[in-house]
Amino acid sequence: MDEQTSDKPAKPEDELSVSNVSVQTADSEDQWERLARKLSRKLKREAEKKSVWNFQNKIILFTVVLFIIGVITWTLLWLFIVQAESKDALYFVGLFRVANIEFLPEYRQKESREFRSVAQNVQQVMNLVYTKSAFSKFYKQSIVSDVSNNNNGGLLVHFWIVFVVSQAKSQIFCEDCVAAILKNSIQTSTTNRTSVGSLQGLAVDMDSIVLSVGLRSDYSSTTGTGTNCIHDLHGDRLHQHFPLDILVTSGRMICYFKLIALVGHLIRLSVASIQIEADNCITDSLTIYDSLMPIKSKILYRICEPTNSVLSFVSTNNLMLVTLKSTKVEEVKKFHGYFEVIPQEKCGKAILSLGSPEFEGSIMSPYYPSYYPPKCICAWNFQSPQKNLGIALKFHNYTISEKSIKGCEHGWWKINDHMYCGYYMDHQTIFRVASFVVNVEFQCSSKCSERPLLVEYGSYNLSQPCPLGSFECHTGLCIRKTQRCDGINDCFDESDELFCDVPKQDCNTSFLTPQNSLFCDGINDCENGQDEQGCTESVPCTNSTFKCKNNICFRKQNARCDGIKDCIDGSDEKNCSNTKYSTMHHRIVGGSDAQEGEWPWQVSLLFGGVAYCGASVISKEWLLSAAHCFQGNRLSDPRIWTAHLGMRTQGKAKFISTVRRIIVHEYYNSRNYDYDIALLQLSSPWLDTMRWLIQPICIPPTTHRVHTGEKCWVTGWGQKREADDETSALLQKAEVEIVDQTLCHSAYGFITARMLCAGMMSGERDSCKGDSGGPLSCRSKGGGKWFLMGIVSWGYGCGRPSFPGVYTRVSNFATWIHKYVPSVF
Ligand code: 4AZ
Repeated sequence: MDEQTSDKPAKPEDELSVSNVSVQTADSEDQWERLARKLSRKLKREAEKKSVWNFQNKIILFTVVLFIIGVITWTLLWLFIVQAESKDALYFVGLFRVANIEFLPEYRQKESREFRSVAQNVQQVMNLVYTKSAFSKFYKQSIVSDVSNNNNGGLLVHFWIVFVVSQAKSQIFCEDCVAAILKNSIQTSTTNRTSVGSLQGLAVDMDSIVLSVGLRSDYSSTTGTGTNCIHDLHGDRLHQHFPLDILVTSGRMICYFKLIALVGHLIRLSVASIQIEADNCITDSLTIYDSLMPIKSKILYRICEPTNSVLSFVSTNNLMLVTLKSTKVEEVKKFHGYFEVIPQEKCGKAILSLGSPEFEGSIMSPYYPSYYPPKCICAWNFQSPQKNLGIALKFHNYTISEKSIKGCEHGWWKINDHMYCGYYMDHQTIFRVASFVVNVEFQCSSKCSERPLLVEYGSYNLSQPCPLGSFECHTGLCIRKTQRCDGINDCFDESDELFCDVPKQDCNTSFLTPQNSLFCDGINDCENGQDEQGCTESVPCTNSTFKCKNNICFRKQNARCDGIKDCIDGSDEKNCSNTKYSTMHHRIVGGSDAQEGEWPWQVSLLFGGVAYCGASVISKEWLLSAAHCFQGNRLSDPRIWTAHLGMRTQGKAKFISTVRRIIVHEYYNSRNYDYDIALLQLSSPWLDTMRWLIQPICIPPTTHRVHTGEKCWVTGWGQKREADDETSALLQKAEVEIVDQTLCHSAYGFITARMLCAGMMSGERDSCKGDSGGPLSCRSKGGGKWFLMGIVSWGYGCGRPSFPGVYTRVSNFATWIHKYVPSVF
């Protein structure tokens, strides 16, 4: 209290009021001294007090600054690590087999000591491999996601590898490069010829290594930070149905079913029904993998549209992964299926034919009627009871034809040392082997699962393949005469249906001359096949024909030095000079400018903003085009295409829509352009108000046949000249004639029943590159309806004499179109 009073600042007047001025000299000095001391003490105390206050402030300030620095550093770190991982992290997913570690049941539990120990071991090895590699700067980590047993022994290890890399540098990463680092780090012994080598002490099977780029969402889900819809299912009993069911009503769906069978067995997955959005797997998909992780190169099959028919697929090992994804669930999404554990099957056997005239048995692809897995080999050895009997093979919805230098896409066949490629198609074909002992070998060639195959077998009489009253196909197959030209392909080579436009000549009454082109040209022009008989070495070819080494005479005009191999041995194309095509090359296509609204069904399809193909409007939201326009990984992605409707000049479309879905015909054959047809669904339909510029064209019914000489129109923005790369800005039209199928067949040598030819034999008018997918429009008699009779498909150059344009015969696809677009009929 005292202190407080004395501390009170003195008022000068107060001091004076209590002082006596006369007796005050000495006293006042004392007082002043005291006052000064008091003051200095006070000031000192105050200064001390102030310094304590400053110190506290400093500490607070320091703490605040430290806190701010901490926050900034953490934010920067977060930005650097987390953001870098989401934006620029590259994920690779793969597997390999470790041969020297036995599987323990504990490995199934990710939390178990055993799993963690083996995972750490593998991760350390991977760390060593990649931190020493050229990618060490970018390497972040490896994570083992699964360790399983498998049918080849040892452990199958599934893993993720993460690299953090700037967008600019991400180009240097490729699946093969990342896999090569792993493979090159394995030390194999040259003495023992096994693919197992040492990877830092781990016995890794080099041949088992598979690796592909993975998705961040798959990474986070399968390493435990993403979805909780992840099921590990173990099939421990043979043939029991283990159900797999999912129903999602809203949100986003991402589910994983990891299926594991008993060692030494396989998994058969049956999809009973699936309800998803049909848009080429852009939003919804069911993917079946031949592994436990979503490795792209291990995809067995992808389902991109809803189905209610049962489909089943078989794995190549004792494991399978099924993923079900939907980016946005607006309507109910459902999947109902089951899996089974099945034994491995051996494919092929020795077959003793009974020699009966009927087909007497059948051979099948492995695991029939399931889709058969990749990596299959089957061998069947047929023997007929008598030497005069050959073996006939009836392929269901499949055909085989001589193997070219290109590989086979859908299986290859070796029949008595001749190689053939297989193709799926919409009818049966019969192949006859003129030998009583026939060795048939079949090998899968696709990386994915393939549709099941059924082949009936029987024997036939070598000396008299056709009973009386039957028609003989080119390949020696016999069919009843009544089956010719009935719209059903009865012959292996479809020759019964190819030449129906031209009535067959009675060559007994009409005089058969080489000049009238009926002689030895590989085509049966006569009812009795007389024109094609005796075409052997001893029969000389005429002046107008050219002789192949394989005894067939071709017309010179078409066969010689025209860039097409007409003779099996290619002898027609040998000794050709460089100037072989001379003037033919530079003809124009011969069209003229179309008028505004003249072809309201004509569409231009732009790929990545560049005009690439044509198409035709067939309904409010469907277009018809050529399958070959969409062949390839990027070309099959609907998101990259736009459809321009109601357009005459490129860039001035009345209506533009993105593409929601592309349906390529399931039998499209990229080797010969058979089944060259595709449907496109627009993301948004065109409006009725655009009717004066946009209208659909009619699809001809199956019975609607075009006739030789009929006039039709081909339209498009394609090249005006074969040699000129420039396409047309203005829509072009050209009148063309339907060309006789026989003539076209003789020009090209391979024209199927799904093709028709149109143009001018003079080469005056034709379609060309860039017109592909566009319409061949024919008007019914009397100025009636327009029908889409053809789709621009292919041809030998553009406007070359004797080589008309080849079009997809749309009437053959009326049922197929109807399946997807019921509204068009
Ligand atoms: C093409 O490459 C193409 N002359 C289209 C039609 C024809 C030839 C080639 C027919 O797209």
